[in-house]
Amino acid sequence: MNQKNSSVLFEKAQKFIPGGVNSPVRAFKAVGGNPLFIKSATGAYLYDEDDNQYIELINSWGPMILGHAHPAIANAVREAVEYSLSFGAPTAKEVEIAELITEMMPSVEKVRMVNSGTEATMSAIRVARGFTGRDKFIKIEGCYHGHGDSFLIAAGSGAVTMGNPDSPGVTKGTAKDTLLAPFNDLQAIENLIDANSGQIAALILEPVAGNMGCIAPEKSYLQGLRDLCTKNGIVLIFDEVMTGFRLSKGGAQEVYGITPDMTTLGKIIGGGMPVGAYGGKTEIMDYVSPQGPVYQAGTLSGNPVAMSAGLAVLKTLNENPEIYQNLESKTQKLTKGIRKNFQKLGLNYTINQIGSMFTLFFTDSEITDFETAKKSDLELFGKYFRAMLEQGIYLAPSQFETLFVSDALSENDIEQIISASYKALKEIH
Ligand code: HOZ
Repeated sequence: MNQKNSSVLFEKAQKFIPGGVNSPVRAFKAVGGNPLFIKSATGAYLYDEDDNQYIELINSWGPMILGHAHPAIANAVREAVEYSLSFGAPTAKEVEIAELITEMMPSVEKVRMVNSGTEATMSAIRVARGFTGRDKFIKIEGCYHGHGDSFLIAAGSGAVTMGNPDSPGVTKGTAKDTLLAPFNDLQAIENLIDANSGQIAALILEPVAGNMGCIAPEKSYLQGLRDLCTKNGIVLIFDEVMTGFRLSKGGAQEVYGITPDMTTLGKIIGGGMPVGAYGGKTEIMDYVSPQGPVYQAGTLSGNPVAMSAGLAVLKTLNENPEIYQNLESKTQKLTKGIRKNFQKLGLNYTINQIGSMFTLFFTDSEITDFETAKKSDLELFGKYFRAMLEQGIYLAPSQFETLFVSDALSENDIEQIISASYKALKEIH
């Protein structure tokens, strides 16, 4: 495949941008080769600067649940742009999206819009600390909550992909307030609570992990966390930046029937624009300035163009709940087809799937936490990634990410991915 224009751009980009990219995983460092520079996208297809077409399973790392350039979203943005790009003052759209979010995800009684998932999680922890008057919080190994200092400890996603799950630049003073426990391990949480009695403000996790690959919570894990947090006055925060409005209208918390105290959001709620949000119980959210003493602000927060895009997606999902069944059945068809490939080739790899999120791990071990995720053969993953790309299938360039299916993916696309996957698996073994 000719990817010359992308190569030339990457060469130039490295002169002006660290590593040539504005977010590390995009550089393809973990999988080899040069990153593709994308010119446009429509539906389930990406087009690079050399006009190659790819069927894609990243969907901007989650937001494009309806596919690219969806008419309802494109029209909403076009319309909003005509009224100016930013006011730095309240708008009717902010009220409308806040109302819709609280309706679709009832644990969120009040919500504050910010500009990214990173801002959302940083702010949520600050509010939980202000609310409880405690300093420490529990983070789950391999979960990723953006690049705020206190989260870059045993972090998944790009941090582990680049080999820096504990980033330099995070002070010891900051790190000492982040307590760590493995995913799916209730006993470890109990031990931390016992050892730090009365000092833990919050427990934050991705209820379905997506940043060490896709890993579902074991039965009763989330309920166990809920009970422990309630008993010990700890604010339970679900980071639903990935899973919110993706796994169901009400996110992972609806799927598992667990009510967190706070939730962080992003990705889908901006329809592809830069957006994040955090929300939760009124008594907690009323600690946020100007209602309460915990400060958090932003010039572009609640930006009218981003609100318009987000509203268009959320309304479409809210009014067409069958989208979730369609997404699930498309994703199941896809993973079933790939598992059949394993059978035909005598392979025994692991696929974790929930709703429209899935990850193929190159190991026969069950993947239940960060340690087991790290058992995957990263070299094989890289080879598979490149063999798929060569056939026009664009996967996340890291083993420690989840793949996202969009509603735009057709039956024919699914067949194409399955058959490309067969060829790729055969080629690399
Ligand atoms: N950390 C993001 C996904 N978990 C990747 C962001 C990007 O490179 O665009």
